[in-house]
Amino acid sequence: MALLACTGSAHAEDGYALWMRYVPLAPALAADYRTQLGEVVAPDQTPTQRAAREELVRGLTGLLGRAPRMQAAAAGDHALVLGTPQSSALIAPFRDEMASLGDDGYLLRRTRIGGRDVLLVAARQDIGVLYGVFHLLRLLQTGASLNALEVRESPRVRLRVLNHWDNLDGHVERGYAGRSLWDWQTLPEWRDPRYTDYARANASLGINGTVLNNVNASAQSLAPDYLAKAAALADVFRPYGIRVYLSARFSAPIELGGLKTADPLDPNVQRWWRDKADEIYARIPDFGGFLVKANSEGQPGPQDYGRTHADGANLLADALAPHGGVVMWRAFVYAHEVPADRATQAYTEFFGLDGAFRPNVILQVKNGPIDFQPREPFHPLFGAMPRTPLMLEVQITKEYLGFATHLVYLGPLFEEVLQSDTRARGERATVAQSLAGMAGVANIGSDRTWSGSHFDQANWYAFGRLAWNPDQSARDIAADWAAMTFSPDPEVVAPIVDMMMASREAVVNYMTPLGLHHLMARGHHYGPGPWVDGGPRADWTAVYYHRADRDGIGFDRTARGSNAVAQYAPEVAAKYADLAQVPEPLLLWFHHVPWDHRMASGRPLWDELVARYSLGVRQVQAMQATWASLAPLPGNANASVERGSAPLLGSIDAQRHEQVAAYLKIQLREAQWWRDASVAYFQSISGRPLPPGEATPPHPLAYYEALQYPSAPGDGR
Ligand code: GCV
Repeated sequence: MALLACTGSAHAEDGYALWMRYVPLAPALAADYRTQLGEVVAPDQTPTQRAAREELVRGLTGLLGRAPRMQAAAAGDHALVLGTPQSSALIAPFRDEMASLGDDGYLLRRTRIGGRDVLLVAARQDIGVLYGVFHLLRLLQTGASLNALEVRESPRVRLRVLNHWDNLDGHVERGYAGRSLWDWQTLPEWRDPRYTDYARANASLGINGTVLNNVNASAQSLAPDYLAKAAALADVFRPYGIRVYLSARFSAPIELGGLKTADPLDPNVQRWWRDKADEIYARIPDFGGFLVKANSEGQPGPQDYGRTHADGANLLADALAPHGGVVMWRAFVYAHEVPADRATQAYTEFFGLDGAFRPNVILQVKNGPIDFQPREPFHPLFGAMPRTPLMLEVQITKEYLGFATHLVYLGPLFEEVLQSDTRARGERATVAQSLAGMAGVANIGSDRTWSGSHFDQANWYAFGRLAWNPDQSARDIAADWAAMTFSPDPEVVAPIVDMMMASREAVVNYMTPLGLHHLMARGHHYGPGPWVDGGPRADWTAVYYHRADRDGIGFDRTARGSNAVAQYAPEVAAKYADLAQVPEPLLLWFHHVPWDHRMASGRPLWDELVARYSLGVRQVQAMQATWASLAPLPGNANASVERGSAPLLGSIDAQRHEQVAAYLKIQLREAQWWRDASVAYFQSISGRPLPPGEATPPHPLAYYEALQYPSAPGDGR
């Protein structure tokens, strides 16, 4: 174990380095790796080759304590060889066996060439080599053995894309990590080095696209001056395999083009989009395409002209097709004027359009049918549109999960939806199996930690790793992340991973247990608001979703109610519709249940609900205790700062430990608030006594209802 401890660090641990800290490994391990790797042979003719080489040098220098010896050709007994069949004569013989790797895949192999011990980082394209370098560095950072190394990796998902909900004025909708990373004011002339670090972080995970602007889009993003700025970012990202995409406002032909209509069947509108696409590709030859939110939450769209979503998507798809671009058309579509259960509306809208989209349209579907709640069942469109490529959209930023101050690792949430069995055509068919892409609503901003907190970096990380291979385990990913971010010492990794894995269930318990959803305060969604009622639209209120009354609680989505269950494949629908079979975590999503319904624990529902709220609070206390056990050892904290070195074995550096501890305090306070306010509210409806041993909320319900937070961060506007 001591072999794995880091012994020193050149920079302050403020979180900026993310999982790419490259702090020195223990001397014995570093020496062992140095011998095994030997000299480095790496091409440097293209920008991507240089990026791979630079990352390798940066990583090896940091981890192994000295810069590697770079050679034009392998000469010594041991060599680390990077390249493609085109860029390296040593790699050329492996061309055939790399044929199945695809453009982004790579091969890591320990082998012998000409009597020498060689470690290959080989790929068909430069970008695969860069991905392979990051994989190798991860192995070193986590202390893995390089003996008999043989790794073949190719991404399982083609489009691995971040969605930034960044406005042109720097405000990030649902952003809790500072302002937008994009400084539109100083672009295109000033290319902040941070853009390169952003690209490195994404490339380290295999993320290959980024949508720069909010889906609640300003047409201005498509104006020539903003395209020049986007082009500058595209130039920075290109060596790292990242394409730039833009959110397109459907009414842009009117706002920018001066046309009278944005009707997708109007020839002038079609011409406008074709010209716009030509203009974009003239500036950004590898532009990825458009992301579109249409006819949802007030955004313009084809239905304004009596056309379908397919008409709208195909309009843009036709404009992009000659250039190889795609349209990511969002299925997050609902309208409060429609009386149907909001959970059913996207399916109703899109199901009948299967097969009506151009081949370069991808339908982007949120993980659940409502909106990024702490827990939702998988979206019924998964498995239901066999002739339409689907992208899974998840939210990395924690709009509904406590913002950046609550420690909630989203890996288990992502894994839960990816592994959901849609039973399409009566057979096992997980959401993960059929994905054309994965989109993650980014939690990245100007904050020094990038993500608003140290642990929120794990959610960016987990998204990227799962987008590469959606069948990976959230636990394994957490272990890699913790090792790279804090320390590879198992005594550090194990408790952190346990804490992370339990954190998602904790937030479900203290916010929305047993299938409850959308109980957050109005608008900004900060804190509890189960009493939220009235206002402009019913489907933005909590009472619409929990439907609690004197007799019971929950949304009846069976045939007796909204019949949302019927949108799932028959086997899934039968399970969800049956009170005896529905998984308890989804009980109140699908059923309106009497307060005295007997739960698996033997308790009546009312008692169980209160117990869950209290359990959530205790789970946060448990996280605090775990984190306290990882506190810097006495005397080590200051010494490490003074020496500029990392902590001793079994502890985290003081700087990051302190901030996480402070945030856990906030989380505990807010979990308690959620519990007390929710218990007070639901008790006012159920009229039942608290179960024995359960503390009475310290304030009357009116106190919680009166709390106002008009300046909570991240609000939409
Ligand atoms: C970008 C939710 C959020 C909105 C967001 C919307 C969407 O409703 O609260 O801020 O808008 O989802 O995904 O389009």
